[in-house]
Amino acid sequence: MKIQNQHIQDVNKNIIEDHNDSFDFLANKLTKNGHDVNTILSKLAEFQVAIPSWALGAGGTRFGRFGFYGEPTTLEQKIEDVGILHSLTQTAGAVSLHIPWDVPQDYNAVSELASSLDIKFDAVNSNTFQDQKDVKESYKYGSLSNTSQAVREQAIQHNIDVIKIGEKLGSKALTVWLADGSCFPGQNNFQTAFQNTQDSLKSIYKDIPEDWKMLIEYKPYEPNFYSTVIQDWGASLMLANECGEKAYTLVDLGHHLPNSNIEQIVSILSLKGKLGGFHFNDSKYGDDDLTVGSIKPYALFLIFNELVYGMANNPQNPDLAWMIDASHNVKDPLEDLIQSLEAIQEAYAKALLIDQKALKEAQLNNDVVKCQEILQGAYRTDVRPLIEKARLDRGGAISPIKAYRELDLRNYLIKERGRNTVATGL
Ligand code: LRH
Ligand code: MN
Repeated sequence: MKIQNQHIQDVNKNIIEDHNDSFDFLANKLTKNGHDVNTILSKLAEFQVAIPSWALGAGGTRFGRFGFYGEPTTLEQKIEDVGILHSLTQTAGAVSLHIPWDVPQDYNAVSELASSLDIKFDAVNSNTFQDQKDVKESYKYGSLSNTSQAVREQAIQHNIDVIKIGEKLGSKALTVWLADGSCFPGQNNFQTAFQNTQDSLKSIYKDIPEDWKMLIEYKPYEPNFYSTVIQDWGASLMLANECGEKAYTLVDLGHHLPNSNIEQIVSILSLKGKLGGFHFNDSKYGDDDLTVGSIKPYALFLIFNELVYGMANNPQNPDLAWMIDASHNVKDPLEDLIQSLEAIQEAYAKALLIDQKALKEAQLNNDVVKCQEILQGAYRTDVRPLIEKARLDRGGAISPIKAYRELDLRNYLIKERGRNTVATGL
């Protein structure tokens, strides 16, 4: 299924006037305050976020899963769904595959379909947190950290196979997240588990192509509930440093203990040139994988303030991999992802309005009140006309949710795919 652009323009027609009024008003105000609106619009246009292939169907928990009709059941249908998101938002120009949930059957067909929808392949994700039916060793007691060499070697080989799949699709990064850890005190020798993981990652690293990155994702707990081998940014950073210059940390916003200062973590990893990318989502308690910006939008804004500062002042840090990692228990997966994409664009646009020079000066003068005035002045600006304009200029929808509903896309997918189709993934 591919959306005809004329259909999007038809929906835009009814709200273009309101948009133009609010955009002109905001653009005039920002220009008067010394902002270069066109630069902000082009930065928003360049900002492409990868959609997780494992989050295009309904998610669930151990307490149940409530399906969403018309879910994609093939990789091709998943790429079509990313195409729908990109047509409407013009900011979802990439997909991140999870192996073995999304092994392409026909690489050429998949590549052609993706490029016809202007979709690139972002990082590929390995999976050594589930046992696959046709493999010899079990990951019950861990994978790269496992006390069994045979299990570690199987997990290392899987990661190397994932790199090969990514190479065929033009991907440039491998994301490694390990569930490895323990559920009870005494179950693991922490040092042995960490050393095994380090040695295993270094084996995988040998197969990381020259122009690739290895992104090491940390997480404090779940599915293990006493210890996790790669539990926090420090463990990920140590392992990335041990591996080499192509290895970086990956920050999943939901992988932090309550009240962690994630913006400070992001700032320091960028300073050290070891910030590789993000899994955007939001959470109230644990790794809830909720819609980005739905619980802590100010925290997201503060993170983007550090990212904007880092992108301007840390040439030692590479271009970042931007990805969403969410799960949809009660919302239409495509509407949920649209809201996440909008929240990311909004946080970025507000952060681009921060007068970094004035902020630095106020910080040097310890003018604490002025620092907050500068930050919150930007945060309190309604930037929606800017992100609407950035979309409109490239043929997108002024209001993607409005367009998605007025074009009745979910029912279209149900007609095309049937009601009770279930997507692979979480
Ligand atoms: C682990 C995680 C990881 C993915 C998985 C789907 O919680 O964030 O990034 O492999 O979710
Ligand atoms: Mn993640």
